[in-house]
Parts: sequence; C-alpha cells; structure tokens
Amino acid sequence: MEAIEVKQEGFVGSIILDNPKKLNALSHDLVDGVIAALAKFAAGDVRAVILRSRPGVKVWSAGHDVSELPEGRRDPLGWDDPLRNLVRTIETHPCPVIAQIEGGVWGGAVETVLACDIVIATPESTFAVTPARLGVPYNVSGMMTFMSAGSLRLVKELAFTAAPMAAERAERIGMINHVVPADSIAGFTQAMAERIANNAPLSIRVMKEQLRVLAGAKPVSPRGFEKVQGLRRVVYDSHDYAEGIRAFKEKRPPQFIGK
Ligand code: YXS
Repeated sequence: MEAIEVKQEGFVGSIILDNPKKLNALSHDLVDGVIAALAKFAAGDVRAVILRSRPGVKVWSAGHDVSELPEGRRDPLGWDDPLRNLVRTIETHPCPVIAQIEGGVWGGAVETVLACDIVIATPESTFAVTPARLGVPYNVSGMMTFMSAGSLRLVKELAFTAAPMAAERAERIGMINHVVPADSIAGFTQAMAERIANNAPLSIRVMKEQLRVLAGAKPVSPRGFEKVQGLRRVVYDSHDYAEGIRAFKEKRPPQFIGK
C-alpha cells in the first residue's frame, strides 16, 4: 500500500500524501511511493512537482514513522534510512519540487519540506523539529538542511525547544516562501508550478543542481566528521534515546536522565 496519490496535468506533477491513519508518517511504504513517483516524473516530461497532503488535514506529516526507528544501539538515521533517501531524492530531482503545506509538519517531515525547492503554507501550518523530543541524534546532512533554511540561532531554537513554529514566523525569517490562505493555496501553488513549467527546463535543472552543489559545499574535515559521528553514537547508544522511543510507543512523557 503506497499511501499516496500521483497525478500529472500538463507539465506539472502532483504527489498527494494520503495515509491519514498514520498522519502521513514517513514510513518505508509512503517514502517508497513518493520516490517511485518522482522517478516516474523524472523519466517523463514533468517540469515542476507539487508535494502536498489532502486539503484540510490537521497534520501534513507526523515525520519519521517512529515504529520503524531502531530501539537503540543502531544509527536511527543511517544512509539508507527512508527519510535520508527521500531527502536526497528531492534535492537531486531534476526539476523544482514545491511543498504545499497544510497542518502540522513534524520531525523528519520538516527536513523533507525544507529539502523542497519552494515551500508554500497556510497560516495555520506549523513546523516542529523534534529530535530533542525523542532523544534522537539527528544526522549531519540533515542538520545542514536545517542550517540552509535559516540562521544558526533559529536552527538552535527549533532544535533545542522542539516547539512548533508558526508559518507566519517561518515566512518572516525566510524559512518558507509564502503563507497563503487555505482556500486559495492550491490555486496559488498550481499557478507557480505552471509558471515554472513554462520556463526553460534545462536552465532550471542546471540552476537547481548548481545551487545544491554550492549550498552543500561545507568544509568538514574527516576528523571533524568522525568526531560528530562518535558523538551521535553516544546518543543512539544512550538510555535517553531508548527511553524517548519507548515513551512515544507507550504514549507517556519521556523521563530523560542525560545519559
Ligand atoms: O494510537 P494509534 O495507534 O492510533 O497511533 C497514533 C500515533 O501513535 C500515530 N503516530 C505516529 N506513528 C508513527 N510515527 C509517528 N511519527 C507518529 N505520529 C503519530 O498516529 C496515531 C494518531 O496519533 P495521535 O493520537 O497522537 O494524533 P493527535 O492528532 O492527537 O496528535 C497529532 C500529533 C502529530 C501532534 C502527534 O501524533 C505527535 O506528536 N506525533 C509525533 C510527532 C513527532 O514527534 N514526530 C517525529 C518522529 S521522529 C522523526 O521524525 C525524526 C527521527 S526526529 O525526531 O529526529 O526529527
């Protein structure tokens, strides 16, 4: 079951997240469906993609499917994790991907949205970066996605508080492109997608890849990378990581003890 709907109108492709039972959590199934849809669009003549939920949802996506996270002693966000594959697929997709947001965006879904090229959200939308809520050691490239979306101070506030940020504030600080009322967001997003699709696709494809390469060009020494990976291992081997996952599954507040 792919839990998505895929459509194409002219040169504009749409991927609609549609697993309300799990609040569009980024499960293997759902992510495989999105990646397959993007591959189909890339092999065809799609020049702009809209990634959205059904209209009127309270939750755009609840983030990584917690039931698919390891309970400890294994990197929860390794190279082949579905969320990592999804982010890389969006970032390298040969045409612009526009995230059309309604409702709450949580955890890894915030990174997924920020990996999109353009983000359009309703005023009621919120964005919550949640590793600290669950005791998860976020991964290096994921932190770079967040850093590319706003100032270091903003990323620290989002990451340390795990508090949902309102769309209006996200727009004001440049983290998202537009805030559009729910009754006109679909038309607004479609019009932008069509405007993009009427421009030169090769020029846009190259500019998207240039910006990805240039934005991702961060000098991290091998020693620096190894140090960060070692710190992350301390976290995913910790009591607090296992406690965060267990508490979520047992629907109770986690009792973190700092080790
Ligand atoms: O009780 P049932 O079986 O109906 O299931 C409940 C929830 O357990 C389930 N659900 C999820 N299942 C797997 N993974 C999830 N991320 C997830 N979120 C929710 O969906 C059913 C309905 O949830 P419920 O009753 O809580 O709905 P609600 O309307 O009261 O509240 C909606 C939310 C989104 C505020 C609430 O479900 C929530 O706080 N969900 C977790 C959001 C979150 O922290 N996501 C981060 C996941 S971990 C991740 O993305 C990264 C690894 S990291 O943490 O590092 O960013």
